[in-house]
Amino acid sequence: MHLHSFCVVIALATGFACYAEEAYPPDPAMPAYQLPEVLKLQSGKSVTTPEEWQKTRRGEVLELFRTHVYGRMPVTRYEQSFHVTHEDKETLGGKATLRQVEIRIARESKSLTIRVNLFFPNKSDAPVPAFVLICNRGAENIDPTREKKSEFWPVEEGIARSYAMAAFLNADVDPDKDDGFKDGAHGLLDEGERQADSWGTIAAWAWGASRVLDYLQTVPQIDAKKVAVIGHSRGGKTALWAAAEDQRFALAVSNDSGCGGAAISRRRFTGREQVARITTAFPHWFCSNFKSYTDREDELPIDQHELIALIAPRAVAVGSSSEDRWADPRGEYLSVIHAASVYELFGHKALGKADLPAIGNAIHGDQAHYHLRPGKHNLILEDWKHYWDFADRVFDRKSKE
Ligand code: GTR
Repeated sequence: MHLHSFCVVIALATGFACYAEEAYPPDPAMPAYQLPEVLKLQSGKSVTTPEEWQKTRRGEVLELFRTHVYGRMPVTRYEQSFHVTHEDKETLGGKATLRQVEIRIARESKSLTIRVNLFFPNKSDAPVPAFVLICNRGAENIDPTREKKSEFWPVEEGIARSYAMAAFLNADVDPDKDDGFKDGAHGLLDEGERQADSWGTIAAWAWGASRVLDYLQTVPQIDAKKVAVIGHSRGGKTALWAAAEDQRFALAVSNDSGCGGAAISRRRFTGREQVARITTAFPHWFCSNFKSYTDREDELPIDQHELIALIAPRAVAVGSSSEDRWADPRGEYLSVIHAASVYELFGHKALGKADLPAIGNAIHGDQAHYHLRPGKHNLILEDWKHYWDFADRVFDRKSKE
């Protein structure tokens, strides 16, 4: 019997759909691969305690990602200041405050401004958790006037669930173009010749997300210990790297992040984005070392499950779209699965024993979430609802919906 009809029969007989399997048939041409062991030190010794992870292995893995994938940020000093440019305490029918803030970052004669749109609920007994969206889709998707409403940033729904909603444009931090690292955060902070491990644009955007968190830490209405960083696609890659670099983020949300994000790099099959293509189409996103792994992904000293592990024991949510073969939904799911051993070190139930859920379903551990939304590559309200539901659990709060 053909796999397809077999699945349909099973689905009818058991009530369990296996659409997920159907949607991502194993590509016969996909070479078998072996993942690097997340809990093995470079010395060959195994890590068996949370302390060993935090003190030794975590640092090793972080350095490997800096060296081979995202690059290392410079240590240049800069001045940072916050300026409220507009505030409306009675927005969304009196339910929320809108505050627009400029984060100005200056070094020598140069400067950079990250504009933040922030809404927080007016009625709350205690400081609220916040979501910071790294917006890679232009200003119309994060409209502070709310004349244009986009599911990419569903402020009204977030406020109704008692979350603060912040957003900034990735282009404010670093324009998304291959200009030889002249503008944005690179133009501001880089010194000397670029090296093979100098930071790329994803690392710059991640740095920008941390600057927004610097501001949120000053807002009494926000619980800065409960801040999530969220991004879609290139923004999703950025959200994961931001939380890896900055342990102040309590939750990282990767939506359809694909290659260089949650998807395992070693899964080389036709129809998904691979190192060759991403480093050619977007040469500025990663450090230049990453390109050298073109068609030799198996030689990477790390893989993306270890990026998820860098977020442990903090919370991580990964969402995929069923029609997004380019991002490799199964590869995104597997990186959460293969990070489970690190969560377990900390006594957390990850997704270790789960199966890829059927389309439309979600699976949870206590600090990890995965869902497979029907449809195309996008961040929509349905995804956000999954993330808020998970955040409600992680942040130990009842939904006020
Ligand atoms: C695509 C790219 C993906 C993803 C996407 C996006 O062109 O190949 O890696 O980042 O753009 O950001 O929408």
